[in-house]
Amino acid sequence: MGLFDGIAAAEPAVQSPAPGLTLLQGFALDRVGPLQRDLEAVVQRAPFRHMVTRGGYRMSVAMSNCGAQGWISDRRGYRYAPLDPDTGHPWPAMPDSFRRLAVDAAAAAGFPGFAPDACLVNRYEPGARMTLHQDRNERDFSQPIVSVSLGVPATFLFGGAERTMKPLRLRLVHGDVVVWGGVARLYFHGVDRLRQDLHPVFGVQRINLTFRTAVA
Ligand code: MD6
Ligand code: FE
Repeated sequence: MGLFDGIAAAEPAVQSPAPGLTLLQGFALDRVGPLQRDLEAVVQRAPFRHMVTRGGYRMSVAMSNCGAQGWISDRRGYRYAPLDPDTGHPWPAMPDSFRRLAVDAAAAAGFPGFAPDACLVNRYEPGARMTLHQDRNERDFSQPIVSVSLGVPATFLFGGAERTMKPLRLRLVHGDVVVWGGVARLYFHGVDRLRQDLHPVFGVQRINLTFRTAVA
């Protein structure tokens, strides 16, 4: 019996905290180098910005997009758009490193053939949060969503079909990938206020890449 026998098995790398939700712990870890390099190129062409809600509130999370479609919000509401409203240009193409990670993660969670056309890039600085919401601007709810966490850890809030249901709290750390679909596809969810923290590679921020099939 070795010193560490029985310890490694305590926390499996693949968890399903709720039906329709798969947490692939550390799934992106060995791909962070290319992801970071490609992320820098994306946000150089489509800089992070704080969008406003229909009600006129500035979102605390800064956003960018890559892929054929980008998620935007303004006084007219939420929607997908092929052009970056800040530059008038198409969103940067989805880097292969991003697409491959999303497709591989979806397959590992039981969704082979995922074909994302949109990648929303969220940047959380200390104090930023995302209030409970549903992802319902996509056309085909049979397609999953793949969500990649990089940088400072965050607490993901996973509720239910009604906004009033008390959410589960799930800690997401650097390299974790969440795949979300099936019965949970329209469940309310959010991200708790980011705590002041420092990540050795990404600094004082959390980056989240959220892949969807928006239009296809
Ligand atoms: C975030 N994510 O993790 C925000 N939505 O920063 C989301 O809103 C989200 O992670 C649907 C599915 C997975 C997600
Ligand atoms: Fe969401």
